[in-house]
Amino acid sequence: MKRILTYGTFDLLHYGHIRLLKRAKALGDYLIVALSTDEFNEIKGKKAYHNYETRKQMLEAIRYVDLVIPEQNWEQKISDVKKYEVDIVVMGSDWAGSDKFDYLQDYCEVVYLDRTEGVSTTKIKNDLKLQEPKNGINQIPTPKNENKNS
Ligand code: C2G
Repeated sequence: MKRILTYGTFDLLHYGHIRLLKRAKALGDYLIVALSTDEFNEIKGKKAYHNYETRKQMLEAIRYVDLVIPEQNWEQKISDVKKYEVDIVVMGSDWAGSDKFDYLQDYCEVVYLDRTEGVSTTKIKNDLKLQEPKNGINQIPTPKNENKNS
């Protein structure tokens, strides 16, 4: 059984994440996702919209994902690969050549899959901000006054 491992925050889950998970699973039989904890996100300088537990439940609902484990620091990857007997670590191409993953080639295969263009959690947040009404208040239409005589 070929075991795959990937890492990430997976906040505001989008089709770029799903495509990555789908292609990662297609490389083997069992996909483990090491999900960044809220504390680790602080270290990464990321503030996720959804907390760890919510992001974990969303990932566990995806058919390609077999197990979700916490990613708590940069240093855990070698022990993760050994503990879960990982054959391939898969990441998006934005991580290609980074010192955060290439060294794992001494312990398992490392595969970088093309990042999905045109979507990212940051883009989603920025696009939603742009759609807010100028006065910043969500206009809730007030019901028309039914009784014309009052
Ligand atoms: N991804 C992708 N296409 C996108 C956005 C993300 O293929 N449009 C991939 C990323 O390359 C990554 C995974 O989806 O492999 C998760 O992305 P993020 O949640 O942004 O993860 P990141 O912040 O890169 O965290 O230790 C490594 C870090 O935890 C990785």
